[in-house]
Amino acid sequence: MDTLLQKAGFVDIYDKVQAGERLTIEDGRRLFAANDILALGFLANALRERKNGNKAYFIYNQHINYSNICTNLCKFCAFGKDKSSPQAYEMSVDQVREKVRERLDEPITEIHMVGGIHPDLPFSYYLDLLRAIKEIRPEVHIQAFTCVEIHHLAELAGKSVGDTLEELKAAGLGSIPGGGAEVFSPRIRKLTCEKKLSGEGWIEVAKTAHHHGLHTNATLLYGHIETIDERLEHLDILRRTQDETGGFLAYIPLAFHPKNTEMADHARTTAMEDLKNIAVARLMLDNFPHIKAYWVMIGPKLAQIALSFGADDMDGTVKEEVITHMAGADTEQALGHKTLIHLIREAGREPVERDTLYNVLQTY
Ligand code: V47
Repeated sequence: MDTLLQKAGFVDIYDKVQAGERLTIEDGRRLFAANDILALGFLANALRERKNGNKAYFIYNQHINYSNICTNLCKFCAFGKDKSSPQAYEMSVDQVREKVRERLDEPITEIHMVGGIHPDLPFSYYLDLLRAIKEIRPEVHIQAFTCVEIHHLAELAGKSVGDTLEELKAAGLGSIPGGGAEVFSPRIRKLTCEKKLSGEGWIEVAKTAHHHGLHTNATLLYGHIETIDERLEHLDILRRTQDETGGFLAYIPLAFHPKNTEMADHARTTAMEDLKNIAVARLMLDNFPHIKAYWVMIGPKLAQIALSFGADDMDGTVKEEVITHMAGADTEQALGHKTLIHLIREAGREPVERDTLYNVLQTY
């Protein structure tokens, strides 16, 4: 171990990790610059095991994307479509009901539901969606609407974000997924998603949700035009927000998929880049309980390896992923829970089925 860390020049960082000391942005730069992926993994794994032992979590979940109609039309996104596009769709509340009914025989504990920023669906539609799901599956946890959508819903409702969240909660909202964060840097937002809610706006919504007792996740969309410093600044903002509220559950680095986007000339991220983003996140986000290796984006095999590079969660069965697949993902659109358990076991970890809030449902 000593030689590994000495060769990589990481002894001081290891000492900090062992002492529970916070890493600096400069430490983060050194970690991202490292090509010794084993040394980086060793550091991240030390913290991962301190926080989560040998457990690797997964969830039985279903994704529902109620509409892809979006007024933001971000350059990195292949999912969002203008209302006039032949590929645009929106589900009626009855169609969403049908989606939920189709899987009633499966032990799904979470429904993950996001869509675009729709120009004219009323606030009542979103409340009806939540109520309809709860009517059919009262026990399910609904993790829905990114911070960007919540901000839009507050505008539709003509209410504060806090009051809007209270209404959504009363209708069945359980927590908020981590999408829409992209890269907080104003430079990146201007170049890739100018119309989208700002990074500050995203953080404000997340903080408000935390103050209203709703947990949220956080993401970073990496592997396009962002610099290492912009990634680290993003992580630092999340870390400081978590210090304040403690409301984030998990961080999920999202690997950019260029196909069918306006940024299609970019290469796909490599395994090296994917593992680095997981490992550095684990080390920098010392106050985040969980780091997810989202198998949809990086593939089940790399997600399995990521369980030794800082990640402690593989997300879930997913069932019908659309957003990444529109952008050229070649992974499955769903994985069986048996496959997830097998991947986790073969990684030498203990498979733990969790609910959205990381309560243990079953260990294998
Ligand atoms: O908000 C859009 C990103 C997000 C692309 O909270 C893209 O547990 C890659 O946030 N290539 C949606 N990414 C997915 C998401 C998510 C997924 C799984 C779990 C959780 C969670 C959150 O996907 C969007 C956007 O940031 N995205 N286009 C693309 N071409």
